[in-house]
Amino acid sequence: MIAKVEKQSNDIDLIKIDNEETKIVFSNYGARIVSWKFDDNLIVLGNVVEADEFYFENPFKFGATVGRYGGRIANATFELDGKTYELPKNDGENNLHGGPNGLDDRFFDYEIKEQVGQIQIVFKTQIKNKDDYFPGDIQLEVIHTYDVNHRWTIEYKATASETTLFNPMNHVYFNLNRDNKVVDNHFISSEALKMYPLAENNIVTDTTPIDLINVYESDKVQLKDIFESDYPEIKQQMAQFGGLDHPFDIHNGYMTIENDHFMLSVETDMPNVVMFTFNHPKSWESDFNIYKPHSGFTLETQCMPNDINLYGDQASSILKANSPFYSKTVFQINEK
Ligand code: G6D
Repeated sequence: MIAKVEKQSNDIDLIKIDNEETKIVFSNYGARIVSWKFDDNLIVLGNVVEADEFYFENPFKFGATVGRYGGRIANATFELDGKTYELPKNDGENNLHGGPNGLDDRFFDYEIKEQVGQIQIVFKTQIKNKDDYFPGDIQLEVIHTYDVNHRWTIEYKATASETTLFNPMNHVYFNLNRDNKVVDNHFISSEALKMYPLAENNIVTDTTPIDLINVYESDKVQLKDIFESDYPEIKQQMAQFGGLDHPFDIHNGYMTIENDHFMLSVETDMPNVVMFTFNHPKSWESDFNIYKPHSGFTLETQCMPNDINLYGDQASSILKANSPFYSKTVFQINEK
């Protein structure tokens, strides 16, 4: 395996890893994945010319590291250790994805480590309270590793100067179709597929999930059958949001997504996975925007969005001062 760096305009670096059958590209802008190809088949959404102004303008966070808090915080406010924090409202009344100065919009320092059978890129940055108005500063490493078995591993290592919230994730969109048709033909599968319904402001209020395995009497469900469901609660959610934008509980952090050609697995130590099926791309008026609803799907492995306002001091996203944070998510692609 070899890695090479291409310096683009706008201070963007592309780190290109070639594993013959598969090729993957990362960038220092947002510590993001820019491309992942199996032979000539692009399995993630990204810009064909890779990381030009497309990524600065793209409001959908393609492939970006998102944080310090992935997802929404209702009314852009929360209480922690008896103190109330007010955050920027960058999504209606809510704070979304760490606010306007989130991790997706910053340049990371990085180091490339060529190891036996794998290449590791260690991205580093510091999130300061004055950047995003969450308590404390966070020293963060985002480690992307790609190995000879076509496995992409993301690790987050962080320490905070004060007790704070930390809920990082990667906002990659997958599309396994060779012709890049919409992802309605993909199947999701896990031994648990529990989908939390959203209120109209995209916030979970009802912590009783819909058990898709019960509804479909199967642990393998086609996205099309969710989008077109007649099951009342699912039908109402699809009418409201145009597709999935929902947190899931899955079994032991493991699920697969497949079409007739590829099998993608995801394995994570984070408690939830948010699946977003890119429901309203037209909101981005740009020549770069070649996308239509359901052009891709995300697998945002993270804590439940808005967990601090749902679960208070039991929220999984609370990171104690000077206590090391570690999380790992692995994406594996295989041809059937
Ligand atoms: C929309 O509601 C969705 C989010 O879930 C997604 O992360 C964002 O677009 C990019 O706001």
